[in-house]
Amino acid sequence: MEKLATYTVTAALPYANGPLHLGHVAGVYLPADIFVRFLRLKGHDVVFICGSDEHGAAITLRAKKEGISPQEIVDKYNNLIGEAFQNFDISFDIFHRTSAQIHHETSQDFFKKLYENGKFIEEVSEQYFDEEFQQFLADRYITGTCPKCHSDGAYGDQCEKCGSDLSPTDLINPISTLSNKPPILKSTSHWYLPMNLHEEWLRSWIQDGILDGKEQHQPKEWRNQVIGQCMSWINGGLKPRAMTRDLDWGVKVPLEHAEGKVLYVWLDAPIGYISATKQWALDNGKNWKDYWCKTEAEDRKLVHFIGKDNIVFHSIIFPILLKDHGDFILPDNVPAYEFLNLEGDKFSTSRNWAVWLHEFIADHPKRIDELKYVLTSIAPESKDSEFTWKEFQTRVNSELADVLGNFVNRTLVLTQKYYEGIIPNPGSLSKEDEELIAAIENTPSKIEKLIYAYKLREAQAEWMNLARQGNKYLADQEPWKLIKTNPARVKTILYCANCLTLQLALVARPLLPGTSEKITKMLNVDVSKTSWDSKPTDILTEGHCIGTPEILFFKIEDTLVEEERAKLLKNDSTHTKFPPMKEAISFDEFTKMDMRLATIKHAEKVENADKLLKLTILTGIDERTIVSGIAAHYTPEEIIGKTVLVLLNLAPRKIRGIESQGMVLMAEDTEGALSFLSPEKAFEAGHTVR
Ligand code: B3M
Ligand code: ZN
Repeated sequence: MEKLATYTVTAALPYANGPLHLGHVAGVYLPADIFVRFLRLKGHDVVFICGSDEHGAAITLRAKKEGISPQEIVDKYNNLIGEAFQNFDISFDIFHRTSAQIHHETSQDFFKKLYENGKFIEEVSEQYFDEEFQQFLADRYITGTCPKCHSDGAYGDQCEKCGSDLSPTDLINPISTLSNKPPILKSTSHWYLPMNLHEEWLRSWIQDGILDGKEQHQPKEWRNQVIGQCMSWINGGLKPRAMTRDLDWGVKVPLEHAEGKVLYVWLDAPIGYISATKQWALDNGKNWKDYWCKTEAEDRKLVHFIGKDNIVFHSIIFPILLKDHGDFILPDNVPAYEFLNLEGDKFSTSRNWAVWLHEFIADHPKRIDELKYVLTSIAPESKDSEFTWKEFQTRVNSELADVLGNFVNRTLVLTQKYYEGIIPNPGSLSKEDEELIAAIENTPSKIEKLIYAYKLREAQAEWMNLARQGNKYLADQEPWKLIKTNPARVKTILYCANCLTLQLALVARPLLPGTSEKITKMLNVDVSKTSWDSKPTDILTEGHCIGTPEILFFKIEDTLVEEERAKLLKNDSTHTKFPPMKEAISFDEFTKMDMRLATIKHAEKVENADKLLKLTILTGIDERTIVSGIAAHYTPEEIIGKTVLVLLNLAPRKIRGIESQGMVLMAEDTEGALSFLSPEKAFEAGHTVR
């Protein structure tokens, strides 16, 4: 048999400068954990690496804000984050930290090797300097106006508004974040990575999957947004990038003439994956090189799970460094996630608009798998997505509880009731039974393909579909009725249902490990010796006796949703129950809208559409038809003759086959009730509104 690939899977090292929120979890740590748990079940040799990123301006600025030392900050948050991961059952092989000695040594050795091989260029340049604080101002130490999109508050390394990658000297009106004063220019020397020399191989590697003349991955196997971001960088022309900084917090530059200089945090942080692997290998009697170094003899794959703001660092800069070094494999894939939003707005640490992982765990310790399920269902794999407490409730109640929980409970309770817990032997199979058994057998291979392709949302949806199919099977077969008339048939039905229950548990192992364990315990099955490919029909052998059924999921009450929402709003003064303001428009854009008063001449229901009314309106200049979604709020009779506000020049569109020529403007409250906007004085139809 061909030897399976070895996997080194990394999850972005969170900055030890604050707690984790659900956005981080949905877009990095949970998918990485699912992927790794699956690989382990398939029998791959895997190491799963994470740790905290403890250098860079992110740390020192936070320390200044909290009024404690950088060391105190990183200790505090390394601890808080590490504990939250553990409680959320993320199965890292090691959660390390970049302040560790082994990391300082590893990144210094790495830097030295590149330095000695002439991979850097040393250059003296003029950089911004804060005279009051006697400090050079790199990255987040300096802000100003973005030269690309002209918004304020861009940082020395990046504009968060337009996503442009910047240098401090690009900023318009630069200001030091230390003294809030304009900086002066002062000369200093740094080591630069000449990224411009690497465009050619990066292009063919990222786009076509060709590395060193060989196919490394299939073209287009990487996510579109990853290829897109990388190619837009490369096509824009790569520039040399400084790999050192004038700072006193970080990994010291290991050269003699480098007093007061440290490695750039984006140089040392990804090397943190390597140093963490070294520490894990030391602790576990392994050889770290088996997971990082090139070899002809074995297929070794490196996979980085990250958020989209980290793409270029993992797909361009770190690969250049790894290649320049020479010993290392390059990433096989960089599954990057888009952003998760929260209740209609971006997560924001400064405004406390967030659901913090450690708080969720403290408040809802029994709902860990429920959160995993919902976060995977809405994971921002290809576009930004949104978490709302309402959706959390709906998915838990109508999917986990009503579908999965209901199916498993019925199956186990009936097996106990009719057969004292001993799974019956099946008789001959009907067409429906055969279909169900086929679905049971096909599901793992379907899900496997999806997980290998990093499509975890779809993988989980397949799993839930299997539960749905089981639920429907029981509802159709009605064993509780047949037990009186055809008890032999009931044996077959409950045999099939038990096999399906076990399959649901087996497949859930990567997705919802806690739930999987609960189900296998109720089924009295020991899964420790099984793999991804084990078959339920081989495990549930004759005479197998199940354990006691228990409720799998408890429904979420409305009060939980209300309390959680209230908590968010209480924290954040910029949010009320009303939606936030939309993006600004110009006066020109506003004047393009033709708004007028119009009178409703006639109104009638639209056939087969509960919500729609077909209105004939008089606009003063013509008579026209508008289809409006107000049928739940007004009867046709009560609105004939009313003068209302209409947007006249909205491009016509067909609604249920009727051309609607404009839109009646309505006020809508937070519960969705609608009200017309009628003139306060007796103005007639045709008058304009501005
Ligand atoms: N700490 C950035 C971030 O949290 C960074 C990731 C490092 S991965 C090597 O966005
Ligand atoms: Zn910008």
